[in-house]
Amino acid sequence: MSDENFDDDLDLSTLPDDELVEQMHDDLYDGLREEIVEGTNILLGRGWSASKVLDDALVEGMRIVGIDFRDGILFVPEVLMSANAMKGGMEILRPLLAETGAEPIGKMVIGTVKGDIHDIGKNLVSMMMEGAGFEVIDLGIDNPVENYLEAIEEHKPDILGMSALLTTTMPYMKVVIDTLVEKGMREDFIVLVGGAPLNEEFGEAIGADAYCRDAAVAVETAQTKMAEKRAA
Ligand code: B1M
Repeated sequence: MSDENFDDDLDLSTLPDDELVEQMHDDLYDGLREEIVEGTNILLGRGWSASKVLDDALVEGMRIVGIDFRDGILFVPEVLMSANAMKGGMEILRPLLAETGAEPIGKMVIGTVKGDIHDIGKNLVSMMMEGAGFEVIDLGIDNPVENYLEAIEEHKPDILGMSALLTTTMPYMKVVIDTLVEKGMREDFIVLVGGAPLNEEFGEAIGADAYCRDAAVAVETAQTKMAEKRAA
C-alpha cells in the first residue's frame, strides 16, 4: 500500500477517476492529508457528488484502514494519521453534505467518563464513526452524568457512547446508565461502551447494549444496532 510514497510529484489531476480513487485509498492509508484534500477537490470539480466522494474515496479507504488496524497490521499512530487525513477531506465535504440534505446514517454522542482523561481510543472511535457516515458529537474527556444528559437533550442522538480506560472509572458507566433508567430514558438510546479494561461481561452487567472491543467493532455494532432499531 505504501509503495506510492516515493512518488512525490504524482499529479493527481492527471489520473482518471478510478485510478484517482484508488490513489486516495493509498493516500488515506499512508495518512497524507494534503493529498486527500486535493483528491477530494479534484473529484468535486469533476462533478462528483459529495456523498459519492465520501462513500467511494474516503469511507472505503477508511474501511481498508479499519481492517488492517483490527488485524494488527496498522498501529495507533498510523491510524491517527489516516483519520487526520480523512478529516481533511471530511471538512470539505461536511458543508456540502449538509447543503444537499444527505442524511447521516445515525447520530452518536460520545465521551470519556468522569475522572478519566484518556481520549486516544475515543477519538479513533469518533473518527471511524464519522468515516462510516455517522454524525458524532464528541463531549471530550472527564464527563459527569450531567454532560451526557445535556448532550442527549440538545442533540437527540440514536447512540450514546462511553469510553473508560481505568478500572477505577469504568464503574461510572453504570452511574450514567442507571440515571437513564431512573429518568425512563434508557430505551430511547443504543448504549455502546468501550475501553481497554472492559469486556463483554462488564457491558452486560451494567446494562449497555454492547461492549465494543475496538473502533472497527464500534462501527460494525453501531450499524447493526441502527438497522435493528429501524426495522423495529
Ligand atoms: Co494511562 N493508564 N494513566 N495514560 N494509559 C492506562 C490505561 C494503563 C492500563 C497503563 C498501565 O498501567 N499499564 C493504566 C490503567 C490501569 C488500570 O486502571 N488498571 C493507566 C494509568 C494507571 C494512568 C494514570 C492513573 C497514571 C498516573 O497518573 N499514575 C493516569 C490517569 C489519568 C486519568 O485518566 N485520570 C494516566 C494517564 C495517561 C496519560 C495522560 C499519560 C495518557 C493518556 C493520553 C490521552 O489519552 N490523551 C495515558 C496513556 C496513553 C495510557 C496507555 C499507555 C495507552 C492508552 C491508549 O491510548 N491506547 C494505557 C495502557 C494501555 O491501554 N495499554 C494507559 C490506545 C487506544 C487506541 O486504545 O484507548 O483501548 P484504547 O481504545 C480502543 C478500544 O479500547 C476501543 O476502541 C479504541 C480504538 O480501537 N474503545 C472504545 C475505547 N473507547 C471506546 C468507546 C467506545 C467504543 C470503543 O464507545 C462506543
